[in-house]
Amino acid sequence: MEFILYEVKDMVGTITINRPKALNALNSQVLDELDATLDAVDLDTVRCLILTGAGDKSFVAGADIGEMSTLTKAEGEAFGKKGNDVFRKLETFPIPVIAAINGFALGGGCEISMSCDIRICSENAMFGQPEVGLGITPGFGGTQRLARLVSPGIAKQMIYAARNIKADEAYRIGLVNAVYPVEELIPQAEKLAATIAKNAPIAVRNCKKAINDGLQTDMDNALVIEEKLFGDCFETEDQKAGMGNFLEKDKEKKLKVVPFKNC
Ligand code: DAK
Repeated sequence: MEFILYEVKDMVGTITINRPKALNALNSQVLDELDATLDAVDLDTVRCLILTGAGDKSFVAGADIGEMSTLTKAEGEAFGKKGNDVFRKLETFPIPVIAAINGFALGGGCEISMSCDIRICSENAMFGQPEVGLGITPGFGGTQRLARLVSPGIAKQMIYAARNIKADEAYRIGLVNAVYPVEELIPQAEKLAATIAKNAPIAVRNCKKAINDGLQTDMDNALVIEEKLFGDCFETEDQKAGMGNFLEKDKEKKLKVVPFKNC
């Protein structure tokens, strides 16, 4: 891999988009390598992913403008599909993905962060969908995911005005869950990932699926989705061990449940 780094520590995998000379802009090769990296994640041992960018200036400064500038209509559609497919793979990935946004998250950079489950950022982060200034619409799900994550009115203002926002405003509108000094971002992402990773893995996966699938439908159907995924947990060792330890009031044993079996 030329542009993607992947390392696993304990039960957490960290994917780093590593193209700092171009502020980690997404070209076709980056998207292909990211896709292959996700396919290679060992879901038996990894329980949470962190996605970040190399360097301390940029998470992802967008899709590669140089590559896009010469695309024909058909090539543009193919590039859009490549991006959409890998972003959707991230969004529906069985385990949680935390975006640790360390600087610019513009255009495709903001969009890829919105495909992750949780966004946290550094104080120097900047978010925006500048596409209309380039004569295009956000093409990697920006019009859809931003409007769902923050209010439609705020999403429309950001997109129509192509206005970038800083970390504190991203926090205020709910686009990110927390803002940290630059040097604390990755340690905080790792701490959160470790907390998630030590919980019952099947329950965590089912929560992700229930939330994601439920948001696509009406409340009656969403609750049916929840019931089914709740029921599935009763076939796991985690449920038996977790509830058993609680009923035995055995605090020591409760600790021993971690990490949960049957992943
Ligand atoms: N693409 C390619 N190269 C980029 C880049 C990008 N998006 N952003 C930065 N770079 C490169 C710069 O060209 C420069 O390269 P060299 O000149 O050194 O070779 C290097 O990174 C450093 O950038 P700057 O010199 O500009 O650094 P500054 O600190 O001065 O400025 C900046 C940082 C982030 C404010 C600035 O680089 C900037 O405005 N970058 C562009 C940001 C942007 O507009 N991003 C959105 C791109 S549009 C589609 C689906 C999706 C999309 C499109 C189509 N389909 C469905 C078909 C997505 C579109 C986008 O993401």
